[in-house]
Formats: sequence, C-alpha cells, structure tokens
Amino acid sequence: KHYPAKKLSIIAAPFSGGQSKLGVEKGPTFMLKHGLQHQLTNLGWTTQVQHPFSQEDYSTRVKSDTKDMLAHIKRPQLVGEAAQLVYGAVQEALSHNEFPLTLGGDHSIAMGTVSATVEKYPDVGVLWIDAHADINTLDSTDSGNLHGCPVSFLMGLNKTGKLECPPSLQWVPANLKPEKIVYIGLRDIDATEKEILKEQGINAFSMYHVDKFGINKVIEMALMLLHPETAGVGPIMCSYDVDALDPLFVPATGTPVRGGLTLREGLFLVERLAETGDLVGLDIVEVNPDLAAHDVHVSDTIAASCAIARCALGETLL
Ligand code: B3U
Ligand code: MN
Ligand code: MN
Repeated sequence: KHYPAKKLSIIAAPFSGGQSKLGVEKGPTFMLKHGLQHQLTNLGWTTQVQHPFSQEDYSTRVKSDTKDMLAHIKRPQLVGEAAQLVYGAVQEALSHNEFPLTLGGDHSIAMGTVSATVEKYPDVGVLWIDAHADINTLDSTDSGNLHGCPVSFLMGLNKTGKLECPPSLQWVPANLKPEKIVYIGLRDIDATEKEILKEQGINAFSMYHVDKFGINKVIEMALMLLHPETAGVGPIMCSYDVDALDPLFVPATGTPVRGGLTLREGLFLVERLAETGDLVGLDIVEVNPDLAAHDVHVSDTIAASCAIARCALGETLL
C-alpha cells in the first residue's frame, strides 16, 4: 500500500562506534557480496545502494580517536555524526518514496533511521526486534556503549538526566512516543532498563511471551498495540537486530544470547509485516562477520540476515 512503485534505497551504514567490537562495520559489504541487491531486484524492486559515509572513514576514526568520551560514554561524537548521516540518507529515500533498507553497522544508527521515519509518518509504529532493549540512558548505561541507548535518545530521555546530552547527539528529534514502540525477542535486559520500560509504559514481548503465545499471536498483539484505533492497521517500521535470533542461526554478532527466536519465527515475523503492505522501513543491524569461529558461522549469519530482508520485502508472499 505504501510502496506501489516498489522502489528501494539500500543504505549501507558500516559503523562500529556504538560498541566495542570491530568487524560489525563489515555487515553491509558481506550482505551485498552475498547478492542481496540482485535478490531484491528479482522480487520486483528497483534498487540502488546509498553510501552516506562515503566522505568519512569511520573504521579508522573508531580505532584512532581515543579522546572521544563523555564520562564513561564511548565515542559520542562519532556516533552522533554517523547516525546523523544515516538520518539524512533515510530522509532522502523517504522523500523520493523509496523504501529505506538500512544495513548496519551497530544499532546506534537506528537513532537516524527511526527518527527520519517518524518524521515522515508521524503515526508509524516501531517494532524493535532484539534480545536487548537498547533503552539505557546516558545515566543508566553501565557499558557506555551507545548501541545500548538508541531508544532513550529517540524518546528524548537524555534531556533531563545528570549527564548532559553531548552536542553531537542534540540533533535527534526525539519524536518517538512510548506507545509507538513495541519490542519482540527480549531476553537480556539491564535492571535499569526494566525500570525505564515500566516508567514509560512500553509494551514488550520477551521470549517468554513468544513461547507462551506463539509468534503469530505476538505479532498480532504488537500491531494492535501500535495502531489501537484502526485495529492494527497503519504504517510500521522494523528495526531488526539480528541477535534477536538464536545464536544457532546467527552466531556472528556482537552480543549473542542463547534462547532466541528460531530462524522460522524470525522470518515469519517479517513475512507477516510484508503481508500487511504497511511496512515503511527496515534496519538489519549487528551483523559482525569477524566474530565467527569458522566460515560456516559467517555464511549462516549472512544468509539469515539477507533472508530477513527478502522476506520483509515480499519473497514468500504468494
Ligand atoms: N544492555 C547492555 C548490553 C547490550 C545492549 N545492547 C547490546 N548489548 N547489544 C548495554 O551495554 O547497554
Ligand atoms: Mn541486541
Ligand atoms: Mn540492538
């Protein structure tokens, strides 16, 4: 319904500064080398690849810039800059009525993808598929890794804390309302994050709920919660951290947590979104080919990540 012209903008976001393991910046290259663009063309999409970082070498800067700290927060300058470039790329795609498919990189780039999508579709519902809640604030994060914090920035939770929001992240429009995000797949949440989720009244389906209700029911409930006035119908954006899937299927990722979604559950989820015709944007993040113990780990992870994109864009619809 939203993309009758089936135009796709694949946005390569090779960025690793939101966490501490190098290699996650290789995600886009590996997915594209696997043939993702061609696969999506075969589904009837007109595709082009955007490189918002073409003027910047973030992998070198991530390694060399050791002074980029705010208290224990790591690389706020780099994360802010990179996410802002991604924000611009998604705005650009949406302004041309192209579907933005953003390939990470770590999950900090979703500060850009989600805020640009909410700007274009103010009533969009965000499905955050992840083992983690990524809602730590500058004050609550233990690790100081900003890929554990994008949701707090999207919701404006760092405007009132003890640590002041660094200038590099002040562009984030903070336009995401707590009732417009639902999580699926959670199983590794910090105690401070649980408090924030409760305080904000955010709806979350953990792996417990997936086991209890089944993935189909969980998605139906999530869609209803995101669009209560229209019986679950309305624009949806999906920010998909591949660590939501069990490490059996996606071993090459920075913070694997056992007991995750099966490959079929994870694909069904996006197939169901494709079926609604209301999916308006997708991120696939946290693919880290360097963290594989052997080649099969790499090919399993890349194959699963590309399958997420294809299923979300209609491959298995008849
Ligand atoms: N909540 C922890 C761990 C974490 C969050 N996201 C990932 N790991 N991938 C943190 O660092 O904020
Ligand atoms: Mn995660
Ligand atoms: Mn994440």
